[in-house]
Amino acid sequence: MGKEQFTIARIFGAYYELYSEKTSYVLAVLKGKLRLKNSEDRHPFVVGDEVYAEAGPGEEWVILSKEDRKNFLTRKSDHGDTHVLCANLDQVAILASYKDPETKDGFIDRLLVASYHTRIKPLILFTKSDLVPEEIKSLKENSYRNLGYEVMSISVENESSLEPLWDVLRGKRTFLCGNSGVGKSTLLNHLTKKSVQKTNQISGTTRKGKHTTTNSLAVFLEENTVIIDSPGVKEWGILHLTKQELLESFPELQGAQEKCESSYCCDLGPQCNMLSHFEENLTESRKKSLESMFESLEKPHRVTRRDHWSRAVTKRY
Ligand SMILES: Nc1nc2c(ncn2[C@@H]2O[C@H](COP(=O)(O)OP(=O)(O)O)[C@@H](O)[C@H]2O)c(=O)[nH]1
Ligand SMILES: [Mg+2]
Repeated sequence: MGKEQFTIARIFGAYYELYSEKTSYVLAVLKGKLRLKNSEDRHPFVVGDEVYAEAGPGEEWVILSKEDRKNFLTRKSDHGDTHVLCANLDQVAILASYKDPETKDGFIDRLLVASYHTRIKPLILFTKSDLVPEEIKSLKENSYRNLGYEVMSISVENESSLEPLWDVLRGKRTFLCGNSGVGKSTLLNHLTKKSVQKTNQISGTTRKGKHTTTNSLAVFLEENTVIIDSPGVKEWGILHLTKQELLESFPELQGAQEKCESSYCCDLGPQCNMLSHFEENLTESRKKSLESMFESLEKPHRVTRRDHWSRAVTKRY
């Protein structure tokens, strides 16, 4: 049997769960040489990586090589080391719940800024829409739709709210992120049940090792639709960005720098063109978010670029 291309679905210690349309799920290990080469990296390969593998002598497959990543997300762990979460995404779904808990706009704004600099398209999903009246929904949706973002309100209690969502997810790889409790796992379970479910070879905890909560998990649904859950992820920092990059990522401010004398000096002094622009164009809430992000940047313990969302090599959406 020759080698075959797979996508990494999960990682369990030294074991990898791979998926391909042709073979479905298989369990694999890294070829010895790759293991040595990557011994300093805790997770040399991540969920979403495209790899080539061949059937090994036993039941396990052997991963031979990895394709270059189209893009990837990283985050910094509590211990300060950088950790790639996931590779090769089409979009990042920012889940924000209307209620129980209510996600603050500032949180959404931070994730939008962070996602802008990865060049991966964001999608805002307001969850638990069954808990609030229509007026609240349209207000919230429009506040972000007017900025050019793709926005939806969904509820697992309301099947018709999930139809348009499926249209956006179909055929794409989507990373679900958001605070704990906003409904990521509930949504994933719901979509998985609805779709023709393919059975994973390994479930939950096995003698092969535990699926740690810091790892992402990719679920492959029909029509090349991949949803990736991120149990351990609460927030991505923006501290690796410059003031200029923050401003650049606000759609309201696009075009403003054309009138600046030097490109993005961003001293925001009394004569500042950018300052007058954001006074005029930003809502109170967005202004507050931007100011809070500026404040974070002033903090002494700034981190380096490589500690956070990485820049992707793909074109800006
Ligand atoms: N009313 C309502 N509750 C929901 C909805 N989606 C999720 N929940 C509830 O919110 C809680 C947290 O959901 P969970 O999926 O665990 O959130 P996660 O931490 O983002 O994965 C659970 O009690 C769910 O039942 C929804 O659409 N409507
Ligand atoms: Mg969850």
